Amino acid sequence: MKVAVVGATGLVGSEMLTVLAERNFPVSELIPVASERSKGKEIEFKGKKYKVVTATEAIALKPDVALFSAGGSTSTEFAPQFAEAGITVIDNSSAWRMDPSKKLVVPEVNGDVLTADDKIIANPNCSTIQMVVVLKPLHEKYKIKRVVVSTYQSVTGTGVKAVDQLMNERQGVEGEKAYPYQIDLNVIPHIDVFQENGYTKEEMKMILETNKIMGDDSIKVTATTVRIPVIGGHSESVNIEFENEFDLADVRAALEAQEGVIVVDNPANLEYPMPKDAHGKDEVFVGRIRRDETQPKTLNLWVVADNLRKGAATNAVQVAELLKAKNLI
Ligand code: A2P
Ligand code: 11C
Repeated sequence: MKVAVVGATGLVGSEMLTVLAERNFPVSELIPVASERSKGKEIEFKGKKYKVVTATEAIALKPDVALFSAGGSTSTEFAPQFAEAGITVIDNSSAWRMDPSKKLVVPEVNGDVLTADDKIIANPNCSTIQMVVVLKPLHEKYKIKRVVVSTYQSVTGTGVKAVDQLMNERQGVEGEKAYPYQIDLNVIPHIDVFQENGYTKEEMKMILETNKIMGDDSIKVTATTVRIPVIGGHSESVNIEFENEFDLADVRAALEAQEGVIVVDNPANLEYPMPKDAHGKDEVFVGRIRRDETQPKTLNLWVVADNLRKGAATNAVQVAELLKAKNLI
């Protein structure tokens, strides 16, 4: 397969290259794409060097599939041009996620919605992906009424500039700022821009995308999203109220059986998921599984995943794998 990675020089784009190589996706030719600034730069993939091209040049090279992670405006401008040329686009930006004509896909949750007509497929927001993978088997078994989620998000979600800000602050070096405040030794309850209703865009993504991916608008979701000085992954405290009663051992068994989920939950041995351990892994880790004792049919969980992996690159590559398995690319 000829595979284009649009945004190949970026944080998520370079993770896409790593994941494509690691999972042995059948890449016969790689087309690394970035802005005009990076044109001609060499990118190494599986021991071979490839020259970076622009998006317009990439269309002429006719890849079978293009993984986009170059920001919303690049996706808005170029994804339709790729699709028009018959190239299937898997887009990691937020540009097409809530477009009713586009599918928003997490393979383990709603991979069955993909058809031959889907030429631009949206990859959800990182904090949404790791949550829905865990919600899915529980919704099937007990029917979810309401979810209350609070996040603890890695600076890698913002990009290289934010990682640099954290490292510079840690070393006492002046530099560019990605956040309005110091992030080292701090917590910032603000991710993406504020909306009129007082929520941030990141919070609204978690709410709206969850309903779309789960295919069920009756699930009520409320979110508080928070940036913390961590690299390696996003963590989430998730409180879930069900229609039906559950047994904790059955909840655990359902999570253990869920593809893409690893249960790490042994308080006696101080075992629970942490971003330090999730870093570089493709799975979603869940632990601290316990009843909310303040009301019936309600569960508390702690969910951790590498936001650049399952939250972005891995999910996009898994969508490509699924398209290939269904002979759609
Ligand atoms: P470049 O390195 O040339 O700026 P990040 O999210 O980590 O900041 O990365 C953004 C990625 O999107 C980079 O690879 C960047 O390339 C790429 N990019 C930005 N604008 C365009 C564009 N117009 N066409 C293709 N790639 C783009
Ligand atoms: C963050 N969730 O951690 C964001 C990054 O819509 O794909 C990803 C934004 C998106 O800051």
